[in-house]
Parts: sequence; structure tokens; C-alpha cells
Amino acid sequence: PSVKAKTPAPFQKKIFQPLEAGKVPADVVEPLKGIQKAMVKTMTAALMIPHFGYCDEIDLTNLVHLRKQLKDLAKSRGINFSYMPIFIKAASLALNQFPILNAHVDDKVENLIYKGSHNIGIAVDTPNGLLVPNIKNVQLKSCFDIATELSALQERAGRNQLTPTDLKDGTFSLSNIGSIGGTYAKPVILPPTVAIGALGKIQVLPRFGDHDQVVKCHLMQISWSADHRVIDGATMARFSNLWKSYLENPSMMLLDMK
Ligand code: CAO
Repeated sequence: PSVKAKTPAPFQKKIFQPLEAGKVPADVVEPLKGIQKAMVKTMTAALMIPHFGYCDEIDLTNLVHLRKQLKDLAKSRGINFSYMPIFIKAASLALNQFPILNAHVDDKVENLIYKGSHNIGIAVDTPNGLLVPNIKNVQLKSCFDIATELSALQERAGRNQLTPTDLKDGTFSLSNIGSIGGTYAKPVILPPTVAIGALGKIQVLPRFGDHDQVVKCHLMQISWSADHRVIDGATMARFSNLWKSYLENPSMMLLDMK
């Protein structure tokens, strides 16, 4: 079983008419334009980056219970509160200790620019395709601020009203593919950033506790990709461990929040 993941509406366009008996539908040629054309350009540039992959399993059992309380509190203030604001804030707290993962690589690959702001990009499935708007200055924001901005971004994305400001200056990204389904992924870095994480679906599964007893756990897989020209595996693993420890012991986030 999995934690309730509402499957977002299928945005794929209908290309073919309903099948008629005995007739083969004609091929359809569609020029690539708009967001799809931009995706061709960005992904072609991303292909130049040697991607390093790193995956782990996160036990979200404590967080699932805490999120329920936060969701009720946020609802009383008129805001939807998913898991994303906590994943995003935990990433920012971890980036404080690993600023190299919040860096840009310049065009000639001669410099690393450590970015002052944590502008965390969120992959959003929109009616026109994949877009990655970012929440600016997450390092200065509470989880409630992030939830408020994420709801606004999601709403603008659903109406195709994201602005160029929403889409530019991202410094790090998260992609919640688990809200649609799946466990592991192989996310593609958005140049000039150096890292991205793909979140799998939260599932209820058995694991062994400290005394070898079987425990019911809420588990999520994380798949990171990092630019191996400038990030080594040990750095990615240490960052992931810290992010994981914030999510597995959410009270630790309180200790480090400004
Ligand atoms: N596992 C289980 N449940 C999940 C989940 C996960 N990984 N992610 C979200 N959910 C739950 C949420 O908690 C919410 O349930 P509640 O009503 O109990 O809160 C429900 O599913 C719907 O969440 P949501 O999708 O509206 O909100 P979100 O903040 O979790 O995610 C967004 C927002 C924009 C990331 C998401 O809507 C989306 O577009 N995901 C697709 C991203 C994508 O396409 N990535 C691939 C990029 S590469 O092509």
C-alpha cells in the first residue's frame, strides 16, 4: 500500500481519433514549439554534464505523523500543506552545510559560483509539459511560507501563468515524481545548477527495528543526480545523509532553523 498519492490529471493531449474498425490511424506530425522546444534546448545542454547518481531510502514514519498535524494547522489558515515544503526546507538547511551543491558552473566550466540564495526549483507537471519554477530564498522562509508559495506556483502552473521570474535563477531542484508514482528515477540536472533530487512515492512497508522486530514504516526513495565534473560522490552522499536525518528526525530541523 502507499500513502494516498492523488494521481494528477493526465495532461497528455489526445492525438488520435477513436479507433474505427479496420482503419489504421494516419501518422501525425507535430512541430516542437513552446515549452517542448525549450525542453529540447535545456536537455541537450544537460547532456553535456556527466551525471553521477546516488540513491537512498528515507524512513518518513515520524514525518508522516507530524505532517498530519501541520496539514490540519495550515488548513485552518487556508493553505494546503503537502510534504514538499518540508523536503524543500530540509534541502535548504542541508545546503547551508554543503554550499557547493547550491552552485552554478559558468559557461566555459572555468568557475563555480556559490549562490547566496537558495532558490529551490520544483519540477511541475503542467498542461503544457514540464516546467521548473523555483521558490526564491528558501533559506529565509518558514515551512508555512514555502507551502503558501508552492500552492501559488502550482495554481499559476495549472493555468499556464508562470512568469519568467518564476522560472529563472534556480540554484537546486527537487522533482516529486512520486506524486504520480514510481520509486527510483534518474533525474536530469538543470544547467547551470549542479544537483537535482527525484522523490519516489511514499510507501508503507515492513522493516526490522532495533530488536529485530518487524516495524511498519513509511518509506520513500530519493534519487540524486550531481554534476561529476565538480561534485564528488562522497559530497553527494554526505549531503543526502544530512537531508535524510532532518526528515527522519524532524525535531532536528527545529534546532537548525533560523
Ligand atoms: N508519495 C506519496 N504521496 C505523495 C507524494 C509522494 N511522493 N507526493 C505527494 N503526495 C500526496 C500529497 O501529500 C497530497 O496528499 P494530501 O492531500 O494528503 O496532502 C497528494 O499526494 C497531492 O499532492 P500534490 O501533488 O498536489 O502536491 P505536492 O506538493 O506533493 O507536489 C508538485 C506538487 C507540483 C511537485 C506535483 O503536483 C507535480 O507536478 N509532480 C510531478 C513532478 C514531475 O513531473 N516530475 C518529473 C520531472 S522529469 O520529467
